[in-house]
Amino acid sequence: MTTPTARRAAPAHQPTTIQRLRPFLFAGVVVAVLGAGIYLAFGNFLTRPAAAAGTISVQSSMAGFTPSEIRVKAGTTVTLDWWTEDASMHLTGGVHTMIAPDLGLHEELRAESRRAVSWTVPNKPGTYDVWCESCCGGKDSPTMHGKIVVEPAA
Ligand SMILES: [Cu+2]
Repeated sequence: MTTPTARRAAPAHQPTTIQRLRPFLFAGVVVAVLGAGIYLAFGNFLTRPAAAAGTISVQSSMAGFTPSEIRVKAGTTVTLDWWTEDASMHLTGGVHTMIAPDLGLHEELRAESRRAVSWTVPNKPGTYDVWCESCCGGKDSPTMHGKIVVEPAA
């Protein structure tokens, strides 16, 4: 049994606060889901590195190094802006590597990451092989190789 006072307190035809906010809550969820989808689909492009002046952008992927040839000057310190979009499950140990023993390079790059490698180029002009040993056959795979051309200091 209800009293007339109780019926006036919550009339059936008046929407509650939650009912009034429901369309906005729904819109918020839609925006959040769409935003997450767009980020997942295009986030790589938004964050794809634009190499700063004096740095060399190098991508590691299943196709090898991009670019496959890096030119540097002997005796200078360069920054490699090294990045990959590859997922961990495709990489032995979850990393790509960049190995050029003659040039003092032996670096690792975690899956789906980017790092700056500061590297002082030895004063040894020439053309050197650089490879990744952690995926797709490693050093034995012709794909996983690049060239580093050390030009004589000017
Ligand atoms: Cu690799």
